[in-house]
Amino acid sequence: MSKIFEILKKEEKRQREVINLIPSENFVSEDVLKALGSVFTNKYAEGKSHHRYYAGNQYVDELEDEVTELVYRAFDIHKDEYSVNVQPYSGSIANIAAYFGVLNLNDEVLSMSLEHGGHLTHGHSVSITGKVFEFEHYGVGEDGFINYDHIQEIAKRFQPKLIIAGTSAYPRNLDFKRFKDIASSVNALLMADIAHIAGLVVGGVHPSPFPYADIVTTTTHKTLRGPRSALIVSRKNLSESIDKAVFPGIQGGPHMNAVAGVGVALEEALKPEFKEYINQVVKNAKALADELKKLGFKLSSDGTDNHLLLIDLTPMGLTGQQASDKLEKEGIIVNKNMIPFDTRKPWDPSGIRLGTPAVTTQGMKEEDMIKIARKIKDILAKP
Ligand code: DSN
Repeated sequence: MSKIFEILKKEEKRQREVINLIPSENFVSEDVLKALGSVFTNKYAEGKSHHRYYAGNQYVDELEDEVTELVYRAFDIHKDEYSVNVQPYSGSIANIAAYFGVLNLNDEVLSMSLEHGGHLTHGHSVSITGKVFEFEHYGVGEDGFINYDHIQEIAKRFQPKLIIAGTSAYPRNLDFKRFKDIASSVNALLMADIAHIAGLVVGGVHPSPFPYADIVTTTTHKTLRGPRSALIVSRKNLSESIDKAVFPGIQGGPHMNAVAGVGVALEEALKPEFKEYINQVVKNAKALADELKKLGFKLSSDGTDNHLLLIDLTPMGLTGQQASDKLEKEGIIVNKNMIPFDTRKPWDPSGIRLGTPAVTTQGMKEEDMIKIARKIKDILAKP
């Protein structure tokens, strides 16, 4: 057997045997894998549908049109109001393209800080985004919840061109209407980065960013349960420059096999079973949070509304790295994460982030979450 396939088999076995609580990971269906491994990987298709640089794209066009249509249906939006770009390779590229589509270099942007649950591409100093635009950040209050009055104050002083409503480690619902009111009050555009919660939005268990956001970016491989790829949805007047920023601005030929996989995932997300699945994801996260609290763990914002939660390990005298290592030895995979107001650094922060999308795909329910919480407690309490 080829060495690569040997490695692949080992990874398959690892994924089967561990309890995966990384909130940004999931298990795709066999059909998504088939589409990803399909002959669409053989084709170059620079340009958008029906405007390609290469010949032979009639089925690629049909595919891109169909996936675009599925995005409209999944998010319940209309093509007269919004345009869709299904080509970004991944979430970071989608965000960078959105910025270059609507901003000039050094323009002001207001977003959540990484330390409080934002994302590197929301203007962290180590990301290209933080080097070419001028970011200022908002965060959460002492209670772990976003303080919208504070965002309003910063916006008034800072006068951003763009406000980002988006998180990668925030366990509570976002109030997109409130974000829009703040953005409108300073004539800023609103961008929602729903990478983590896209599946919750499609399944109706998190408020939708539509019709409030002017731009919505998302990855497709987290709660949406598709392949590693991304989408940009934007108001029609913004789409031409955003499309140009994706290609030729940043990318070359789109990965049409990934786009095919996204289409299959969206077909699946439009089925009633997906609603059940995503409801269970949220119920499982609550059950996990409740049991962890009963066992004495300190959770950021004292709980969760969505698919993830953050444990502050400071009271246990452990760091995120130590906890993640101890859990991995016993087959539980989590990721170390900063907690709001963390005094430690990202490489060895004070918390861990846990989520339920992957274990829910495997069929786990609330009673399993209770067992997992107790196992986590036992493992972390051991010297
Ligand atoms: N790496 C993703 C996450 O885990 O949230 C964000 O890009």
